[in-house]
Amino acid sequence: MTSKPTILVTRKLPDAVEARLARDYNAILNPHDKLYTPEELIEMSAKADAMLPCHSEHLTADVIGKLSDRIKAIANFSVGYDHVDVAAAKARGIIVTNTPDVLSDATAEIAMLLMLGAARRASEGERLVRSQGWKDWSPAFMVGTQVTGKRFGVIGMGRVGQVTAKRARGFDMDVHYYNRSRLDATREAGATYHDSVDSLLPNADVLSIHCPATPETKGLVNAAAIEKLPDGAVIVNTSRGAVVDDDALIAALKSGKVAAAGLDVFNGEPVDIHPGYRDLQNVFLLPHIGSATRETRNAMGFRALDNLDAIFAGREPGDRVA
Ligand code: 8YV
Repeated sequence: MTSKPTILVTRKLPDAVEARLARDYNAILNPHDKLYTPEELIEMSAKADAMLPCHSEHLTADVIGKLSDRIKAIANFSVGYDHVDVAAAKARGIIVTNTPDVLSDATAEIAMLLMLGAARRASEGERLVRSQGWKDWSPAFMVGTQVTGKRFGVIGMGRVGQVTAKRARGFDMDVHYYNRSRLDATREAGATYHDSVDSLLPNADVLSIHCPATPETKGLVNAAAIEKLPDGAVIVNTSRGAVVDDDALIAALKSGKVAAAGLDVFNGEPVDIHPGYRDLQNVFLLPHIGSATRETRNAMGFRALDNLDAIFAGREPGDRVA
């Protein structure tokens, strides 16, 4: 009998996922959910045949270059893989996979929460009630932006973008989108395609960001882009902070050009986000919890394990990205 492969699991995963890991592999688990340093990851890689990391592990070219030769695969517990230098992994013959599809519903839920929370001033109102600052009511009190029937602009109409657009249609929103390629009619579902971000922006009363963080999308939502939005637009980001130029967004939130923003992801997250966001009333801020539901976290873990099962059975994994 051949021995089971050893998997270095970098974070605490759901019980059901860890049970399957323990059944099918020699799993190096992280019961206390310690955030490993790059040095620790490199050291532990000597004992493992594959890694199962999250986006909290920054697998730079330097780190990947120093991983043990034993490591055959990096099976991410995430759909985004901007935390992994895929070119470096490829150069070392390390297979990289992600977990698409299974977190689209959960992330779309958070996008709707952010849209409504931002547009309807939920953080501000919540703070007022909690702090006993709510003293009066008047017709002018806490008036926000109505989203029903407005234009919902999507940057990046992949799996999450498509589900989010579907949910936005529940608010009778008219969906516009930019994507590198136009979707077929079924997936487009009546949405208006724009072949450039510049064309999309004037049509986005709500701009929802769903593209991955790549060198091409870094700072895509900058001052020039924001200027092209309708006055009083709402910006929602459930993708990656890197797509947004924080200084530009904060300036637009202060001037009122952007009425409000709902953000689940940030440059420098978790501890080093732009301090300017903390003082603004017209932002609705969440700590990167787009996929944080019990159902989805299990599904992400199982999907990562499906990929590892394929790799160690000598098959092509379903979600190979490098
Ligand atoms: C995950 C995410 O929670 O999957 C992604 O890309 O951004 C999140 O929803 C996280 O990345 C887990 O590693």
